[in-house]
Amino acid sequence: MSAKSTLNQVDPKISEAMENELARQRDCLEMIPSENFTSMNVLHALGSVLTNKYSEGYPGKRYYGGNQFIDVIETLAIARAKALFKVPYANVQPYSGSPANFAVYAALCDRGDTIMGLNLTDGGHLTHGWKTSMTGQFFNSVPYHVKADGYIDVDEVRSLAIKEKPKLIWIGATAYSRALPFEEFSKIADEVGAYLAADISHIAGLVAAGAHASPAPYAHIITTTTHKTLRGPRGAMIMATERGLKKDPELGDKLDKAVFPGLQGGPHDNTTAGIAVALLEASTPEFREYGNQIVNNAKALAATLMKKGLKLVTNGTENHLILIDLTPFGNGKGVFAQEALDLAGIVVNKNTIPKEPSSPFYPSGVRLGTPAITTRGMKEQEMESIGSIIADVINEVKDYEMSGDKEVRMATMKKFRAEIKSNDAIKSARAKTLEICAKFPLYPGLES
Ligand code: DSN
Repeated sequence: MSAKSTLNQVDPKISEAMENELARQRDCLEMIPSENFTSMNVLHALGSVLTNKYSEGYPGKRYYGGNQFIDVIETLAIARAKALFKVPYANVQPYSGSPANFAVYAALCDRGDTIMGLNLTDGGHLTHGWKTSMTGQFFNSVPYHVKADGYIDVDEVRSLAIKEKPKLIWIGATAYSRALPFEEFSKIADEVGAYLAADISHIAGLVAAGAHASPAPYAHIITTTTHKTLRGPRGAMIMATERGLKKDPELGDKLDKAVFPGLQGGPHDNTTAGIAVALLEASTPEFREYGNQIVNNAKALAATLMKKGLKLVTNGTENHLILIDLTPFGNGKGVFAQEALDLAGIVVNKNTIPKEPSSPFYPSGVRLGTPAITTRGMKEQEMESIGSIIADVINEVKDYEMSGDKEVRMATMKKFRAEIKSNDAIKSARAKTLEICAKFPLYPGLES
């Protein structure tokens, strides 16, 4: 990034891959709902000399010398997190979302304790107790689900909680397009004496912008990644609310100890600085506008997709995310849609849908969202164009059949990949996405 860098001479292979990645980001519509583009100032903090420092411990209590400036940075990041999310405690050291969630378990639960979270294929996260995550193996995980209409089944949550008496209940999702019912969950948690942890990784930027309700009045703990709608660097934070500290005055200490020395070593100080910068940016009026535009764009996109005949889980969205249900065309077709959209310059991910009839690797849905393209400045008008392009591309792939038999599947994928590359409708879609991208320049002046 620096003008004095000699990376392109010293390590041309890495340098070239980095340049190619920048070009890909510039020339594609990035619609994976958990991705975004940080500001140049966040990139500056990340690519700085702060990466050279070790600072195990917390501000004023470090195990290494030379931390006077790191203390300034971490103290500012904590203060900004507390002010932005209106909480009395924050830890900004978790390396990412999964370690942040593990720290919550480490602080509050013993092995074998009962925990509850939204089932993975209903839109939940691995670390909320899914069977292949350690959280589903170390703890007695009792998943809850969404109803036939795609909304969280709050009645099921309540009856399961009363029956199973969980120590910890998670509310949060990775593929859920509706507002999270924090207040209802809070009542259930209180009724059974559980801790309520809100994982707002996907919606943190919307919460900061006032475009989604805040869990602060309802949850005991809030975890979030910092790189999704919040638009910071890859990292995470754990916060305790007033309610949390009232339930357990030692909650902050327990969480601090769980992060370090419980689970991690030295914090990534360049990331901490990036988080501090992102939190400052997220407290501006421009960010409020940005967060609200993400939702307006998602609604406009959802309306176009439905008008074009596509089925959406919950029939729409009220956040940043849309989940297309491709089962009207058959099961397991998400991979065809993802690969064809990729060729058309629209980056999304195949995703399970509630009651997935196929498998997580060959799922029947596509997940997409508007945080990154909204950062580029796109608005409702572009959403209509993009929605039409997406519908056209899906139309080209909807008749490919996904087989349960491995040999047949491999042959189908081979034929599909050969045909889709020379498909004229996909080529025309690609021309249109390039045109849209050119109107919304990304990182002007940056070289890699
Ligand atoms: N990988 C994240 C997402 O895409 O939502 C969840 O960890």
